[in-house]
Amino acid sequence: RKPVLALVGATGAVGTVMIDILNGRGEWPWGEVRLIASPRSAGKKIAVRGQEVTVRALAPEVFDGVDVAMFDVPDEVSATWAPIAAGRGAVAVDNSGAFRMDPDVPLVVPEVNTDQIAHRPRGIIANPNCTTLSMMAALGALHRELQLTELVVASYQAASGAGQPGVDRLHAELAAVGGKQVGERAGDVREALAAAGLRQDTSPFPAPLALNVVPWAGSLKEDGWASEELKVRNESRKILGIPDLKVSATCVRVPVVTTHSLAVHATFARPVSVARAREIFQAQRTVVLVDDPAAGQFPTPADVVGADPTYVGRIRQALDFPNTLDFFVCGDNLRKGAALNTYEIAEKLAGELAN
Ligand code: 2RA
Repeated sequence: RKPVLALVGATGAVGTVMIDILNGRGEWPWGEVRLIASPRSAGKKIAVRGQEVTVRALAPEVFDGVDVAMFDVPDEVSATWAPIAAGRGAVAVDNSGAFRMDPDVPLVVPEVNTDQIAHRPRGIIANPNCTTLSMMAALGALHRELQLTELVVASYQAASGAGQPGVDRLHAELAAVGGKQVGERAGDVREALAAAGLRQDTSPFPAPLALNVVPWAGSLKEDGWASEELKVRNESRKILGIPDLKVSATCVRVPVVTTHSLAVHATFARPVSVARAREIFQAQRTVVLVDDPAAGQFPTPADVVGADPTYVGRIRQALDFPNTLDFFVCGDNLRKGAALNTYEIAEKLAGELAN
């Protein structure tokens, strides 16, 4: 029998991208596909590979007979339901933050640490946060040969990382400031938003995002760190298997709808060169090299949205830091950053079941 795949959170922002990925995938190892969501969305019909599938309400029985259950839901929903799915015999592949740092749950990026999939005592595999994921294919490839020792990153994160409310807010703000000088002093976005009746306390962001950058993503943690910055540190260490990796991150929200970017400053134990880094990236199937500044060619979110690979450019050897490369990466935060990586893990599990 062919394995049964379930998607929990089928009608959410990442779930919708997942349906798109299921519909576009070439190889198809699955038999039945079950779509699961909150009772509010139950009964809705969604086309999966030419067949109408009726969304079912989340309940323990929906996992009976399921081999792989992908979760694209908030942390608290996953925390409750992924163990229930696992208890009913499915392998849960979870895209929330609920289990990422659990030592009994592997945190997997297939092109970096696919071997970790086999070690899953809880029957749960976690998908990294989109900010970490957006640079992992590139960093993993370099680390394999050069041995990463230090990582300093600044992120440029899209509004869709904050879900549909983030996207809606950015669009509303852009409409309020669009195409004209805003404020008495040019660029006074707050005045323009106030004039349009957009109150800051109704925004998912702590400051205006249109025509602005906001050095904050996630929630406040100890000593002034944002949760998103600590995720970059903790998850990079776990995925790359370097528990003492030195990491420092600053996460910034930018007025981009989709695709996270990161400026990466990575130090290695072995000598590096730009030429070798380019070869390594070129050999990595899931990385696309766009690096010809003389011709105005480098990755930008606008050129990456909707694409599966990680785009890398601006590769430079740091002038004042030995064995260190600086580069810029862009990855669609809803695809490789979320739905695609989850599905790639599920696909590996399907291969395992077939053997
Ligand atoms: C963000 N990384 O961009 C988060 C979403 N998981 O806000």
